[in-house]
Amino acid sequence: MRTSRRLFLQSAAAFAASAGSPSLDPNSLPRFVDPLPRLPVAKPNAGKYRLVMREAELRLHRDLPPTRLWTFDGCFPGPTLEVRSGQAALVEWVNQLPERHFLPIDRTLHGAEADKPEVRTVVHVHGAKTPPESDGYPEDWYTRGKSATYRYPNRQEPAMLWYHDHAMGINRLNIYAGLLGLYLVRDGVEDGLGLLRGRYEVPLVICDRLLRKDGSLEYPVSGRPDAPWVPEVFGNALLVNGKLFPYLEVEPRPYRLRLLNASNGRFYHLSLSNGREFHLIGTDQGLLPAPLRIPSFVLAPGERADVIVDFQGRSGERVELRSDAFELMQFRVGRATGGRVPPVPTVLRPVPRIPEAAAVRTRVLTLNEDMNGAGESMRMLLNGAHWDMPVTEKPLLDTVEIWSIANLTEDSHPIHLHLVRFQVLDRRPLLYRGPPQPPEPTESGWKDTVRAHAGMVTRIIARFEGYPGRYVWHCHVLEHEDNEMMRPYEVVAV
Ligand SMILES: [Cu+2]
Repeated sequence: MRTSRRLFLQSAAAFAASAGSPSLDPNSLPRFVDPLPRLPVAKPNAGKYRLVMREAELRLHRDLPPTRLWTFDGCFPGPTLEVRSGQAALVEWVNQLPERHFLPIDRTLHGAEADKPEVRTVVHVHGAKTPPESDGYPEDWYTRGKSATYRYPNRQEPAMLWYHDHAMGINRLNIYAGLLGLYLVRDGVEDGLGLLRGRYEVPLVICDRLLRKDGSLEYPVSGRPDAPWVPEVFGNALLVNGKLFPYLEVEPRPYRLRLLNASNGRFYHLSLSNGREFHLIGTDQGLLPAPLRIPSFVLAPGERADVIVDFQGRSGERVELRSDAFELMQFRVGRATGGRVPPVPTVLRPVPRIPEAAAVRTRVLTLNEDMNGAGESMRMLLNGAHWDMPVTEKPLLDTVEIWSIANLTEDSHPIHLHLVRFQVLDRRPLLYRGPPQPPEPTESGWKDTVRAHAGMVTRIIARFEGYPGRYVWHCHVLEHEDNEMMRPYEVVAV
């Protein structure tokens, strides 16, 4: 049995014994009684956005009492920021959260020591090409009553990015509490494709939470009160746009669904209950050259997929979006409303391949697991190094590098690089015991997060363009990230 799973199961058992209200059995709730929330769009005031992090009580299901959450402007997920490519946006991120955290802080973790305030936040826009001073460096956190105004140049292609907390040592708790939202970049080229917009374009933020019967959030703890960190968290409730089992009334026509996996650690394997295919049109960092038809796909934490689902000729049907056996939400196909149905474009946007020969350097970077004397997983590391060791990855600005990520652990880790977009080259078994495997369809476009599978070397290629300065790369399983599976890297101006 995998050590991290064993530790988790022990922890879960210890926690269950100590919990207040018992865990919720989601199967006891009626399904598809709440409409899918349409996420509000943030409005700028005098050219500036202002989003306030504050506590709120929100209902995650019709038959559950309200849940205490930490939100942006009282919304979970937060209001969507919609920006135009090439037009800078100013955002003031304001911390008006309570003084005390309501989830279990582990003071043994780096950056969360006893001398640090309990409640600290710093916001990062995942996938944004942002100058370092506005990237939300994990140590740039601030406390209640303070704010940071960040400038986003948005010099990048259209994509669905997302913002979330990134505070050192507690970001798994802050995001779990609800501090996340979407950030959509658009441009005229995308507008010209005539893709579905308005009510036919539906962002879907998927995340799981452990809920108690009284509606409250449960975050599991280890059996050690002085060190409550657990290596993985899997919720009993799979939420879409902040609701458990929502439904969406749709017309019998195509819809553009923009999916984000915002979970702490759960991977999803998504399909439709009627067996219909998705037309995949985009990945993390934007559109594909052409749509690809796929029956299902995997989304790891941090990953996004842009798909078109066609409900034409399906009037009266009910179609569930599933992750393996779990139902996430239901589409109810109504009657035609007579509007023109645009065809799915056959040509989208070029994704020029970065030739391997363009790389000035290849780095072999390992993912490791650190064991204690009892053979239990203590933490995961990048390249065997801790956060506060000297920076070792220093790509030169505007150069291309290949990163060969050798996963020596027994888990899949979604690896995310700040600042840059990259392409997935291939995967090979460790020690090259087999032929290279090509990237999956959902990895055929621009990416910023890649699944590094156990026992495999995953190769990515990136041009380190944008801005010189200090950034981070890390695992997007948030429990790993908070316990040393994050490293600084530095883009160096020549
Ligand atoms: Cu990980």
